[in-house]
Amino acid sequence: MKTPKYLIPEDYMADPSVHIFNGKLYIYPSHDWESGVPEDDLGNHFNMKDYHVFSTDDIENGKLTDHGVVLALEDVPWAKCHLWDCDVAHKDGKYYMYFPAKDKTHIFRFGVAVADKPEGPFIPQPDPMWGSYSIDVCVLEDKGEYYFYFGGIWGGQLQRYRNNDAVENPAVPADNEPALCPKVARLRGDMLQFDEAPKDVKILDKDGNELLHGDPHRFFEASWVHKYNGKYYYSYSTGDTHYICYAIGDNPYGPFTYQGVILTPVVGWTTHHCIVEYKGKWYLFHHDCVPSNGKTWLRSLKVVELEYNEDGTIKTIKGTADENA
Ligand code: FUB
Repeated sequence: MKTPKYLIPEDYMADPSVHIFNGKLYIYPSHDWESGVPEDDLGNHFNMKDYHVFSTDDIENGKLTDHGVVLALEDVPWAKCHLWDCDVAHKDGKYYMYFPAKDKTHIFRFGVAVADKPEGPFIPQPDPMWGSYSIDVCVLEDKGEYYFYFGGIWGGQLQRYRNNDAVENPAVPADNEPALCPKVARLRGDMLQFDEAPKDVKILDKDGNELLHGDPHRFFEASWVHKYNGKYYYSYSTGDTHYICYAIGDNPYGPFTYQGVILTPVVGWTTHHCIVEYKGKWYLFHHDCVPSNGKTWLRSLKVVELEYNEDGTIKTIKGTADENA
């Protein structure tokens, strides 16, 4: 499957998180819609209000099943708006959906909703996770533990925190200072709370120095972690420079050493992805705005095969805004 394929032509879906449960492939996207909120630098136009789940057992040729709305904003007591990128983890017969939303004071928090089946419906907990902040969750299951990665700058509010505390005068670093780091925290046994204070996920260059904020390949949002040949691949969006990049580490906490670009820019401001193996092939799920003629808040889900080089590095895929694509 070397040519990218749109997955859900009948609706706008973005920010894919994909997992294999019971041999089937499940997609947990954000659900874009035309809400009329004007475009701004804080992403207020991404005014999403519910989540659908999709599944298939043939990602290359099959039709996806849409399981309908599995969680809606109105069912989350503490949430006001902006249901952004979610992820789902499975433990002991239960499925846990983690999602960010702005609370009544417009601060992003994470909620958890629980289901008996991977396709939901997901029943939300009454309160947000203690000590949670910012956006864009990815949960990695590894050796019986679950690791919760998160964070996103600008509209994702990560710059409002240092050492997990809110700061008085939020700002991103200067270009010659280390970039803000995504965060990771192990989940508690009941999957409902962090089991530890979130730690920085360090992304280092080949000399062991942290990437600087002015580096076009530094972290912005959209964490994803997968394992390949015993190594941990941490991938992310660079936001305002529009790449999906990755770094490799030896354990879930990192540090991760920067490797390169997975996906060059797509049509639309945001780029967001996940990487999953299914039936012996690796896939990059992502989104772009070609079907909506570039409306950046109306994104469409895509999939394309992802290939590794012999040394474990990933072959760069050209996005739809890459003039050589
Ligand atoms: O969908 C809203 C936001 O746009 C996501 O949280 C970001 O990753 C970006 O894709």
